[in-house]
Amino acid sequence: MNYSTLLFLLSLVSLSLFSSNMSAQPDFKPNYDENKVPAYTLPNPLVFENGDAVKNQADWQQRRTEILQLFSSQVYGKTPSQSLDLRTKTLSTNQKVLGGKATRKEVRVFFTEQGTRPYMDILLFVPNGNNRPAPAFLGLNFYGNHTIHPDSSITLSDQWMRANEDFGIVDHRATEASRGVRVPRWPVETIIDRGYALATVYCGDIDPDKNDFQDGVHPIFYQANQQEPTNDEWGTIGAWAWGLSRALDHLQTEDAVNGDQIAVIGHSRLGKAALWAGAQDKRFAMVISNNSGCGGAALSRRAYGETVGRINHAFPHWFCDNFEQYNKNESSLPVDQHMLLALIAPRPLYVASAEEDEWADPKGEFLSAAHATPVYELLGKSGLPTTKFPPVDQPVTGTIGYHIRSGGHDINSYDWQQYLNFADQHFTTESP
Ligand code: GTR
Repeated sequence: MNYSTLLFLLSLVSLSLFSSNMSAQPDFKPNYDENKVPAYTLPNPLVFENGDAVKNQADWQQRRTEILQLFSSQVYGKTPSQSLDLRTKTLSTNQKVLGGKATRKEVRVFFTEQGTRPYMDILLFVPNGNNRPAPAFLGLNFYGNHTIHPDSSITLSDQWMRANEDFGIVDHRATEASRGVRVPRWPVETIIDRGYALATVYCGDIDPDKNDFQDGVHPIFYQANQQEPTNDEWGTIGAWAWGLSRALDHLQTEDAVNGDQIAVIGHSRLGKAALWAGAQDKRFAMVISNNSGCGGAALSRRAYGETVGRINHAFPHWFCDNFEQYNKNESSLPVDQHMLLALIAPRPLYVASAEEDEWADPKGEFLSAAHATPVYELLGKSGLPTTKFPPVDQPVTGTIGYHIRSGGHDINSYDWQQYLNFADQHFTTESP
């Protein structure tokens, strides 16, 4: 081979390397065309991996364990089983807030030693004068507890947060200007007036929302010299879900709260965390997913709006690394999100979408609830009482509730009204 032939061959090799590299560049353009949704077959929650049918409730408990393990190893990553000795400190109590209608409390939960990070602050409002311990809603918030209510005595978070100057978050820290910026998402007074308690925690207290596994709770569980979770260990959503269970541990010690009637709720990424928390922890008596979308309530196989590939690319820290195998390859997932919802059965579950929130695939969220229904039925519950996509602003409720609200990606008073109605329905008639 002469020199110029060699050069020519080398240039071909480098050209092909270059082009294969080009084709390896992520291309996660979202699809919003229903006609382009790929044909798909969902895995059946009522058939074991070995092909055997789930015939009764005892079989379901085994299948449930199998599905939980699949979500743990392939999607969210495994949650550590080691339990921690949590220490709590009451930061403040005011028995007369909201014109005397409620008691407000802040409790700091230390995950390791008293006085050191990481810790999370639970902000709790409980109605005064209930003649029984109050059922409660528990949800994470995006920008600190002080953003959900304007009261200036709520502790201003000093934890890292995503930058948002419009919300008074400057250089990743909350400023006084951020007090109350999320009030529209948290109708505290309405919740109290309806007889419910409300507890919230800033998600970044558990794990800041960035691709960094040196902060938050992950390092507590590392083996010697471990720097980050292994391929099948938990990501940030897994940590948030774990934190919700730790908040529940505490709420179950509050006399004024009914620990058997706690609904876990979350919007968007925090809705994904609420679902995963509710799936793993049966103590959550109700689960509410608001616009949780991809990796939440929406079916991954529809690949409509946000896809598995896109979410793993944009938020590499949310799921476990194994989940990346399913980028543009959803059909090989051993589970789909209807099975996450099925893990919540027979407990009441509410899934909500918003009409303009195509990114979260409203139809995929609805279908997921519909396909979880056979598991509810096996357990003697109604599941979602329809297979027809309901019109906008017309909730359908059985043991699973669903609505598609007019408007965009958000959680607003309309959504909360439905959750309060749903809780009234189930907490008075179905709980101990
Ligand atoms: C988006 C993300 C969604 C959803 C949303 C949110 O950027 O793609 O999956 O989690 O953020 O949390 O508001």
